[in-house]
Amino acid sequence: MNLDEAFLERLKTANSIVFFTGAGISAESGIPTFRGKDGIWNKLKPEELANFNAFLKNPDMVWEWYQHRRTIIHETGPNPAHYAIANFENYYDDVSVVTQNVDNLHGRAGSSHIYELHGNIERNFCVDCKTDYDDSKIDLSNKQVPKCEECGGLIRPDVVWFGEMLPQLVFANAQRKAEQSDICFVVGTSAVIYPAAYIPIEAKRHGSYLVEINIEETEISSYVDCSLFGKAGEIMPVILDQIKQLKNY
Ligand code: BJW
Ligand code: ZN
Repeated sequence: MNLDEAFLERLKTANSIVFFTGAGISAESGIPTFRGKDGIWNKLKPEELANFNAFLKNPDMVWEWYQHRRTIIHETGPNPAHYAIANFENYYDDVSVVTQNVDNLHGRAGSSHIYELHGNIERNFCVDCKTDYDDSKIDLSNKQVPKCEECGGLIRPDVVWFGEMLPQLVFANAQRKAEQSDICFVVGTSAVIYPAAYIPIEAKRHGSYLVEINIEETEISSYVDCSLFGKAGEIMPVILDQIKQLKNY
């Protein structure tokens, strides 16, 4: 793979790197994406599952969908793309991962600075009294939504559904990192969900060099400085090798 000169120059001189990641980075770990030809939402409509009213109307159905995804996530692990990103910390002072994913695979791969914009499937809380229930307290074999031990309320995953606010401090800090970045990699996301999709836009507006890694064109392809089309698990390790050569390690 030939990387263009401007990108190589940035890789040489950059201090601060941001990765903005989406479901596509975990596809090679066997976790289905939301949209696109293999997306789960070709079969299941997002509005029926990823919003609070849907949960109140049919809690067991929504819970079962999350249990299904939890099981896949438990049984798999990070892939070469997650590991390559974690490895960037050996070559740059300031590396941040801003992810829309709830699967914690960046954490399991060893990345240190992760901003989870849409929450984390390993955490849950009671919709009434807000008591936290982490994954260790959730029985994966139970398809029915569990009830709170304190008040009997429904327990929901600690993720951000449509119409809900993103965690404000996490988003503000992620935005600051994007604005300060020298390179922003946009990896495996369709970049259609807002406000998350403002992250790369803000990065570029503040002078960051935008590099997209995706198997196909997306909403942001015409806006980025460089598009690398292919699987994240194949492309990210190649970029890391280039960095090793550039830095003579
Ligand atoms: C590969 C690959 C391989 C495959 N290698 N690549 C403008 C401003 C602000 C808000 C809005 C706005 N316009 C509309 C809104 C509202 C709404 C929104 O964005 N709607 C859109 C339909 C337009 N946004 C919201 O509701 C947000 N909240 C909000 O705005 O609050 C403010 C507010 C509150 C109250 C009142 C009024 C305003 C919240 C959005 C929450 C999204 N939540 C979900 C579910 C999370 C929990 C869960 O996981 O179950 O987040 S939806 C889903 O989409 C999930 C994802 O994080 C998110 C993004 O998807 P992603 O990651 O991009 O996945 P895909 O499948 O779309 O793409 C995969 C890509 O990978 C593809 O491109 C493939 O090609 C690629 N790929 N294999 C590399 N191997
Ligand atoms: Zn409760």
